[in-house]
Amino acid sequence: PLIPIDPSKKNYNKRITDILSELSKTEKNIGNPWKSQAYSKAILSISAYPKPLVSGKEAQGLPGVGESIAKLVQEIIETGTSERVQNEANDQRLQTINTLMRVSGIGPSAAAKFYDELGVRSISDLLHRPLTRHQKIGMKYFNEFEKRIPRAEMDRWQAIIKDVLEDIDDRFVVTIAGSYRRGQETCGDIDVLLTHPEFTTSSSSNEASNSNHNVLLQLVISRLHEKGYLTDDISLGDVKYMGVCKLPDVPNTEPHIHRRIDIRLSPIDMYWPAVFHSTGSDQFNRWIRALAIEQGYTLSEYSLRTKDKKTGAVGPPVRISSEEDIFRLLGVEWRAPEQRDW
Ligand code: DCP
Ligand code: MG
Ligand code: MN
Repeated sequence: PLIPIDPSKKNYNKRITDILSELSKTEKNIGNPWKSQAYSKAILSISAYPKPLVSGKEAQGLPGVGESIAKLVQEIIETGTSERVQNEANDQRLQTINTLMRVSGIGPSAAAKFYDELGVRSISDLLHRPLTRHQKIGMKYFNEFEKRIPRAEMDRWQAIIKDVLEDIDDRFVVTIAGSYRRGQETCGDIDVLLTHPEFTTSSSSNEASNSNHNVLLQLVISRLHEKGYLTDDISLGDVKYMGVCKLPDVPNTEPHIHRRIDIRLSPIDMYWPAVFHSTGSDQFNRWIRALAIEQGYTLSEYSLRTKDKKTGAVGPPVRISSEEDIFRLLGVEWRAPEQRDW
């Protein structure tokens, strides 16, 4: 198979994959997604390799490892680093682009544009440039958004959100996904996934049979506002909210920190693919999607469908009523979210 079916939990070649990750990130940031993905593919197979590599040759021929990456691996084994990484560390443009991307709402292409077209050389330069709503909020809370959220606070948010939903309609189903669900001790943001049994794909495409699914999310958001939990809205659509939340402050104690929160409402038939996707990690998703292709499927945040490897013909979404269904159909042993934290 092209992709190792069961990567071992232990990565015997972390030094190598860390450097390759650096290079992959760089390619993504400077607008070469294909090159970035080429590195990612090599990272997958090298991190699954069952022992420390002793030469580039040994790596060559692993899935995604061709001659040029094998050379790089050899260089890392010999010198402990790579000239490419060293050069990047001295690249002003690249370093500035990486810094700008620390602002919520600034991705690789916006950062490059700020640098190349608007002469931005520092975070503070951004104050005098045209910013989107999201970017303005990212600047406003720049320091707060860089602080990780302790697990105890995540637990509180989970309880709060469950309460608010129960109050509106006890049939809501909610999952806090992302790094929280993978069991991490601290999280970067709060990733909330909602569904409701009456919100189905057919109800959403048939206006007559359903009149109010499109207000479900709005209802949740206004309730969270009323209760004082939300401080800023980045965007609110029918099925997706991005915003900022904060726990209520208690007199004579440290004020709480503003947090990024994403809330998504999925039709119930798309819920488990959405939960699966948002649970991650990124790297795990890349692995399982590559594996899905090999098994004759295509997996997205919306659905699992058959996809013919030869013709590319895609079938209708397969019925999925749990994460277990996804693992089973792909022929992969069940992995709890904590075991997807790579
Ligand atoms: N995701 C993905 N590909 C992306 C972005 C996200 O597959 N380019 C998926 C996997 C992530 C999940 O969405 O785990 C949530 O995205 P986050 O950026 O919130 O990442 P995490 O929750 O994993 O980490 P953090 O603690 O930094 O929020
Ligand atoms: Mg997250
Ligand atoms: Mn998120």
